[in-house]
Amino acid sequence: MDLSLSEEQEAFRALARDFLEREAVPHRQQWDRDESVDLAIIPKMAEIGFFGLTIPEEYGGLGGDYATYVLGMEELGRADSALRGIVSVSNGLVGKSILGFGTEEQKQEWLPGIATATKLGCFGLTEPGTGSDAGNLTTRAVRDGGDYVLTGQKLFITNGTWADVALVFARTSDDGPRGVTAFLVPTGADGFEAREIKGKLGLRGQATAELFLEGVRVPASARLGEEGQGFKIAMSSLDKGRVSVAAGCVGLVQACLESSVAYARERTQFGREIAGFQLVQEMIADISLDADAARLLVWRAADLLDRGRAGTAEFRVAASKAKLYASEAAVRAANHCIQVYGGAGYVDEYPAAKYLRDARVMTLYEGTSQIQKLLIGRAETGISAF
Ligand code: COS
Repeated sequence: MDLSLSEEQEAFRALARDFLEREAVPHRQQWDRDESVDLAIIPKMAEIGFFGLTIPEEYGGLGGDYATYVLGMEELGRADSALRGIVSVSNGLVGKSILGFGTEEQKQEWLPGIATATKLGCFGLTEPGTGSDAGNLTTRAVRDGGDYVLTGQKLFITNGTWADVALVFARTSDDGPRGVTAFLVPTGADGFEAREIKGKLGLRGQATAELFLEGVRVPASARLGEEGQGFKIAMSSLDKGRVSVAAGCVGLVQACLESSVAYARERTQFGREIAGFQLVQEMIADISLDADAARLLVWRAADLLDRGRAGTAEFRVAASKAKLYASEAAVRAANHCIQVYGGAGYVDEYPAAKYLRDARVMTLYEGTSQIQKLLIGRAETGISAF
């Protein structure tokens, strides 16, 4: 076992960190207040290669392994979780689904744009009535000659108002999860509307939308995979997506650690720096331990992907464990960070409050902590408790 990084991986991490320290960290507070990142950051991120990681060079990507991908997601999470979400959804949930399940034409049509961020993708699974119970979604796709006509609503869709293509999961038959089919829907199609959801607690820099599909007509060539294969496509995308979320959470924990240490060294009380108090060091030790533990779970999951184990029960449960642990760790770390900052942690002049607001959604989306526990429990016992 060798947990050291290759020269290329170290170089990418250094490049990513340097870029984000210059281009993201100084602006994240303003983006958070504006409820939108400056979209000019997206082509700059594409130049670094964030959107093309793990997409093969023949489709305009950088290629690269998952170990490098999670390093990139960690750096994004350390700088600004809102940016990490934009990349994870477009490159990860959408790009990798097209790569894994698309026809050659679909790959040629969408991947070069996604890999260079001239096109963004969004992932349309969640609906007002179905979050955890994704297999019961109600958006319909009805076959009409050579087309499908889609009608329904999607909720909490990252990139929704910015995306060029929506990966929409819709019901083609009433057979529960087996009746779900995936479609690549251009967001400019007639009958497609995205409305931004404002007022989020965190991740305010990224667009989150409600999608409305009113008789959206797409050709059969827009279907991703076979009829009835959609739920499996969604689940296998989410397995990888959970690793991406977890990697972003590692970055958040790391940011909380660095920020807590810096502030504790600077702030004095009772005539000495607060970093010298045992109870402050206890919080810093807890964050440091969580950063390492979460990172190791993420690296294990990435390593399984790099060894071609996607789709195995071993990988799925490793992804759930990484996501569960890292997301809960991010909330713990951000809470500690605020505690170290004291009153200063409660105002947005310092980053601690944003860390907590951004961390809080991590235990909810791409499968709640409860769903991850049920998946791990099912893997251990062989009994489905859903
Ligand atoms: N990869 C591939 N296929 C999978 C899979 C996976 N990870 N998980 C399940 N499947 C397949 C199953 O093998 C089964 O196939 P068959 O019909 O051929 O037997 C089918 O999908 C249905 O699986 P299952 O019975 O486990 O479905 P459930 O309805 O019990 O749902 C949970 C399982 C709850 C785990 C799933 O709905 C889930 O992950 N929910 C959370 C959704 C989520 O993360 N939403 C966030 C969206 S992004 S913000």
